[in-house]
Amino acid sequence: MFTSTDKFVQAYKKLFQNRYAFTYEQGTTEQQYIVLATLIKNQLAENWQATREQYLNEKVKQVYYFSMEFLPGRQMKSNAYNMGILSEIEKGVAELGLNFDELVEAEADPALGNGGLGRLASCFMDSLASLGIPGNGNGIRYQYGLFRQKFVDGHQVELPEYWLRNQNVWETRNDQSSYIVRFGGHVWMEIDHQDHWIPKYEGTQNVLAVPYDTPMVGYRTNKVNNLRLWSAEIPVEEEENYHTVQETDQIKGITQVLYPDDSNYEGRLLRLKQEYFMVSAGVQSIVRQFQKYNLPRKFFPEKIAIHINDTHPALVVAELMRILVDEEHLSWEQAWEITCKTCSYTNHTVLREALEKWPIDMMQSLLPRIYMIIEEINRRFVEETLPLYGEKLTWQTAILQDGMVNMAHLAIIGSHSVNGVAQLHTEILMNDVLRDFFTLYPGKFNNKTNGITQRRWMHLANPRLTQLIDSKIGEEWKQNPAELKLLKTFEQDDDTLEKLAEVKLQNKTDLADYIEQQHGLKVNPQSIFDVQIKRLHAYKRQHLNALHILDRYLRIKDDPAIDIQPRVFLFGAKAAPSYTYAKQIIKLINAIADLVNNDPDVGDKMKVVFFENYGVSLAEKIIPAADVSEQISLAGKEASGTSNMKLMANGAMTLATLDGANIEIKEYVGEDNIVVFGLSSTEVDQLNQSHAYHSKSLYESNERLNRVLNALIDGTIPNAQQEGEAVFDSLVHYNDEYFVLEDFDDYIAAQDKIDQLYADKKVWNRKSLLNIAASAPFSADYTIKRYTEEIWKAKPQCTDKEGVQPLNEPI
Ligand code: 26V
Repeated sequence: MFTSTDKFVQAYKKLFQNRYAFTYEQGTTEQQYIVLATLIKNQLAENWQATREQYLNEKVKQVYYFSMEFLPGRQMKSNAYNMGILSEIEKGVAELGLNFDELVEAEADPALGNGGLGRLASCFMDSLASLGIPGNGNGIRYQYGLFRQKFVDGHQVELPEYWLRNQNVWETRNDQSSYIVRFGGHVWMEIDHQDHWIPKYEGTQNVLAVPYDTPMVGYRTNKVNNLRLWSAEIPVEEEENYHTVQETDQIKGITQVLYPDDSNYEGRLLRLKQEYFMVSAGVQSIVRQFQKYNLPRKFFPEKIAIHINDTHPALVVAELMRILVDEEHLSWEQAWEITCKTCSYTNHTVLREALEKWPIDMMQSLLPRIYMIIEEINRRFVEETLPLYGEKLTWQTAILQDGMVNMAHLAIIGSHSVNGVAQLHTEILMNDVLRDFFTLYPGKFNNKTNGITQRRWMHLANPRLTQLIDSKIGEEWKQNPAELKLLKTFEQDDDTLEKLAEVKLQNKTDLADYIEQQHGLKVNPQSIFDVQIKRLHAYKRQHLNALHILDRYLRIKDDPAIDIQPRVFLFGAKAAPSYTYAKQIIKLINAIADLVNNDPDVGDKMKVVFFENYGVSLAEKIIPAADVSEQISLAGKEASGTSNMKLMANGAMTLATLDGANIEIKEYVGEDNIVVFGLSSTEVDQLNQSHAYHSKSLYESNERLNRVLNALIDGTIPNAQQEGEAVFDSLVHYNDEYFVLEDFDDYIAAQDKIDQLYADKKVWNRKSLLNIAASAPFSADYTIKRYTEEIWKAKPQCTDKEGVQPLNEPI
C-alpha cells in the first residue's frame, strides 16, 4: 500500500490538485472526502480486477445474491479497515491537518433498502468477501433511497433522499456489460429452420440496463467481490424515438425510487417493472459470464448459484427458463432441471399482508413471454402434483390462483432450497405458512439463522470495546469469532468488569453529547439507556414500550420522590408513508417525550428520545451505548430480527419475547442473562384459534392497565389527542390484534426486573460481559458458511488466510 505517511500525503495532494485544480485546504469537506475515498478505491482496483480474472480463468463457482434492497452503510472506513490500512490512513489524514471523522461523515449513507432485509444482504456481502467466497450482489441503483425522515410537530414528514448528489466514489459504471430488458408488446411463437420454437416480439418497450459495480472488500483477504446495481436508461439506438421529457422520465423512472413500504404489499405496476428489470439484467449478465466459461450448459448449476432474497426477485425462475429455452434452445426438461438446481430462496416474513401476489392481467400485459412461461411451469406442476396429492393440496400450492400469480409459490417450485431466517421462523414455515409445500418437498426446507458482521457492528462501531476484548483474549476472535467465548473466563474479574462498564459509560457519554447537540436535550449517561431501533410496525409493538413509559411517568407523578432507576428511552424508526397507524404511534411517542422531558417532577428519572431518520449510520452511534435491547414483537411475527444480535454483541441485555432469533439468543446466553416475558407463539396461536381473547375486559378489569390506557385519551398527553384515541381504539375497541394488553403486566414486571438487575452494578456488568461472550454464533460469517456449504456449494478462494473455523460448541 503506501510505503510511508509521506508517500500518502504526497499522493493525496497530487490527486486533489489533479481533480480540482486547487489545494486541498481550499476544498470543501465533501471534496476532501472524495479524494480520500478515491485514493482508497484506487488501492483496491488491482485486487478487484485480479479476483474477477482469476474466477474467470479458473471457472470458479459463483454465487449471485439477488436482492431488491441493500443497505451497505458508509464504506470508506470499513473498506480501509478491511484492507488493513485504516491506521495508516488516519495517520496521513492527521498529517494533512484534516479531521478524519468529519471526512467519514461527509460520505452519503446509501439507504437502498427498508430495513432488516436490506441490511442482512449487506452483512452477507461483507461476510462473503471476508471468507473469500466468490459472491456477487445483484440489485437496483435507486436514484432516491428510502425517504429522509423529519419530525414536524412530532409528525413524521418524508423528504426525498437524493444520495447521489455528490459523486459516488465507490461505483464504477460498466457500459460494456449493459443489457436490453423488454416490456409489454406482443409475442407469438414461430418455428425456425432448425425446428426451434422462437418467440417473436412486436411493439415492446426496450430499456437499457446499465450496471454500476461497487467493490466488496473482504477483511484481510486479497479478494474483492462485486455488488452490481442496475440503472435504467434509454437505449442509444432508440434515443430518436423519445421526444419529450415525460417519455424519457418514464424509462428512467424504473430505477428512480425505492418503494418505502415493507409492511404492505401493493400491486403497483412500477414495482413489478423494477423487479423484472433487475431480474432480467442480472440473469442475462450471469448467462454471459457462464458463456465465457466455455462449458457445456449442463454444468450451469455447478458453476452458478442464484439466491432469491425474499420473493421480490422470484421472476429469476421464469427469466432463466426463458433464456435457456428461447435463446439457448434447450428442451423444457433440460432447462427446468438447470433452473431448479441453480436457484434457492429465503423467506423473510410470515405476515400475510406482505406476501407478493401479482394480478395475472398485469403480468400478462407487462411481461407476455414471462407469463407464458409461468403458465407452463404451473401447468406442469399441477399435472405432476394432482395425481399424487389430490385437488385440495394441488390447488393450494399452485402458482396461479384466483387470477393472481403467487410469487412465493413460484420461488419454492423453482428452487432446490427454501429457508427461514431463525429456528422458530423456519418451524412456522414448515408447520403453518408453507405447510403444504413442506408436505410436497420436505427435503427443500432448511433453516439459516441470520447473522451480523462483527467488523462493522463491533470493531468499527465500538473501538473501545474492541480494544478491551483484544487486551483480554488477544485478536484471534476477529478472524475466528468463536474465540469470543473466552471472555467468559473474566466473568468474576472485577478489573475486567469495571473496564467494561467504563467503556459503556464513555459510549453513553458520546451519545448523550450527540443527543444534546441534535435535540437540545440533556440526558444523564448514568441512566439506563433503553433502546428500540427497527421499522415501525404494530407487530413490533413500539406502543407496548410507550405504555410502559406512561406507566412509569404516572408512578413518578404519584410520588415525585420515588426511588427509581433513571432511564433514557431511545427510539429509532421509520414508518411507511401510507401506514397511518404506524405514523400515529410515532406522533404519540413524540408527544409523550415532550410531556416527560419537560416535566420538572420527572427530572433525570426519565427521558425519552426519538431519533430522526434512523438508518445504518445512526445505528452505529446508538448500539454501542445501549444497556437494554427491546425485542418485544408479538411471538411468532418477527422472522428473526438482527438489531437483537447487534445490541447483544455490544453488551446490551435483551428484554425479549420468545420470538425470532431471541429464542436462540436465550439458548446461547442462558436464561439468567436475558429477561424474557410474554406469550409464546403457541399461546398466541391458541388464543387466536379459541377466539377467547377480549382485550376490552382486560382494560376494564386491570386497574393499572386501565389507568395507562385512559391516559391516552383523557388529555394527559397534550397535543396527541387524536393519536392517543387511535391507539386506544385499536387496543380496546378493535380487540388488540397484537396482544399488547395481554402482555402488558408481564412486560412491566420484566422492566422492573431490569431495574433490579441494574441496581447491582457488578451483577449487571457480568451479564453484559456474558452477552458479548455468547454473541459469536450470530456472526454472519457462520451464517454465510452454512449457506455456502449447504445450499450454494461454492468454495472459499482465500489465499492469504484460513477460512473461518467451524463453530465450536456454544457456551
Ligand atoms: C416487503 C415488501 C412488500 C412489497 C413492497 C416492498 C417490500 C419491501 C420489503 C419487504 C420485506 C419484508 C420482509 C422483511 O424485511 N423481513 C425482515 O427480514 C429480516 C432479515 O431476515 C428479519 O430479521 C426480520 O425479522 C424480518 O421482518
